[in-house]
Amino acid sequence: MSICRVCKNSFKEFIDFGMMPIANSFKSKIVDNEEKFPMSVGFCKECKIVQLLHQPDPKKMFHENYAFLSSTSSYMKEHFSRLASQVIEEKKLNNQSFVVEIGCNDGILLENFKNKKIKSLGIEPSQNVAKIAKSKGINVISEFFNENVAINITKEFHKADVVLSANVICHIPEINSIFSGIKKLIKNDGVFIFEEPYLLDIITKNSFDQIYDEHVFLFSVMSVSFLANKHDLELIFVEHQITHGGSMRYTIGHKNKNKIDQSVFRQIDLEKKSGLHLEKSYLNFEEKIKTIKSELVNLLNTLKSKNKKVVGYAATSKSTTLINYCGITSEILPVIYDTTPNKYNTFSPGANIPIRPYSEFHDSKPDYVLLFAWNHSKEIMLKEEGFMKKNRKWITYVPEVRIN
Ligand code: DWN
Ligand code: SAH
Ligand code: ZN
Repeated sequence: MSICRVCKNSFKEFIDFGMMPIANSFKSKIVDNEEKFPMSVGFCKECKIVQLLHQPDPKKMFHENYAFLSSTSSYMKEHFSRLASQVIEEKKLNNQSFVVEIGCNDGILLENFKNKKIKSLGIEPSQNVAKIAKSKGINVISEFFNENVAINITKEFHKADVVLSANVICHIPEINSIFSGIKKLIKNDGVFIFEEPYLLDIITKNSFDQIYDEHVFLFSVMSVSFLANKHDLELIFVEHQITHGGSMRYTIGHKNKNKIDQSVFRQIDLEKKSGLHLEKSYLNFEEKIKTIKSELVNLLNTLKSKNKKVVGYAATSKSTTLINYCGITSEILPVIYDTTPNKYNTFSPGANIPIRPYSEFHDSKPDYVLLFAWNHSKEIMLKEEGFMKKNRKWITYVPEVRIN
C-alpha cells in the first residue's frame, strides 16, 4: 500500500513495470551501473487519480542537460500559437496583463505572448532549455515551481491574469503545493489553464508508454476537479485536444467566481460510463498492456529471424518505457534516428541502443520502422510518405500492434 499524493488515502498498484531507467537519460557512453527506479502505477479510489508509486528525485530528471526540446515538432508550435491567440482573445489580454507559464521549456508558448508585447514569465528548472527561452528574449526563472515560488512571484511582480502550463503539472509530485500556489498566484478573475495527456485516451488507446518517471500523475477530469475543490478553486471548463495522443485542457478559477461549463459535467459522465472510477478498469488495462508487449516482442523476433532490418524513429521519453518493458535490445533494434542534436550519438536509457542523427535515416534503408513518436504520426507520416513508399513499412503499437 502507498499513500496518495493528493488525498493521503492508501492505494495499491495495478501494474508493475519493473526497474526502469530515467526516461530522458540519453548517455554519451555506456555505463555499468545506470540508475534505475521501481516503476509501478496505482489508482486511488478516493480522489480517482492514477499515479506512480515511486518517482526519482526531480533534480535527477530536470537539470542543466534536459534532453527534450519542445520546438522539435512543427505541429506543437502551431498548437501553442493557437492556444496563445485563444487566451489573448478570451481574457482580453493587453500590455497591462501578466501571464505566467509553469515549465516553459524552450519558450514555444511564451514567444507568442512576447511577440504581442504581453508581459510574461516562465518558470523552468531545466537550465539548458530555460537558456534557449531566454535567448528568445523571454523572462525566465530557473526554478521548480511550487507554493513558495508562487508567493515570490506575487511579491516581485504581481498576481497573474493567466497561469498556463502544458505537459508539466503531471510531472510534479508536490501537487498540493502547486495548487495552493495557483490559488495565491491568480488574480480574482484570473485563470489557470493547463493541458496534460488524458487518462481516458491512455486507457482506450492502451498508450501505456505515457507512463514513465516524469509522468507521476495521469489526470482525468474527475481527479482534477477533486484537486481544484481541495484548494478552494473550481474546474470551470474542459476541452479535449489531439496533441500527445489525446490530451485534456483544464481551465480553473477561484471558487464561485465563474459559471461551471457543461463540458465539465459531460466529461465526468463520460469518464464514469467508461469506468475510470472503478478499479477493475485498471486491471483490464494491465491485461491489454501485457498483450501489446507479447505481440510486439513476437513480431520483432519474427522479423529478426527473417533478417529484416528494423530501425527506430524518434528517441522519445515514451520509448524508454516501451523498450525496457518489452526487453528490446540493440540486436533487435540496432539504431534509433532522432532530430534533436543533443540526443545525437548517445545511447538510449537502459537498453543502450545507439541514437543517430535523423539526417542518416534515409540512407539506412530499413525494411521496417518502429514509430516511437506515434503521437506525431500525422506530421511524420506526411514527411516520410515518399520514403516509406519504397517498400518499407511502419510498425506502430498504439492502440495495438500493427504493420502499416
Ligand atoms: O510530457 C512530455 C512531452 C511534452 O514531451 C515530456 N515529459 C517529455 C516529452 O515527451 P516525449 O519525449 O515522448 O515527446 P515527443 O514530442 O513525443 O517526442 C519528441 C522526440 O521525437 C524528440 O526527441 C524529437 C523526436 N522527433 C523526431 O525525431 N522527428 C519528433 C518529431 C516530430 C519528428 O518528426
Ligand atoms: N511545456 C512544454 C514542456 C513539457 S516537458 C511542452 O509542452 O512542450 C516538461 C517540462 O516541465 C520540462 O521542461 C521540465 O523542466 C519542466 N518541469 C518539471 N518540473 C517542473 C516544476 N516543478 N516547475 C516548472 N517546470 C517543471
Ligand atoms: Zn487520492
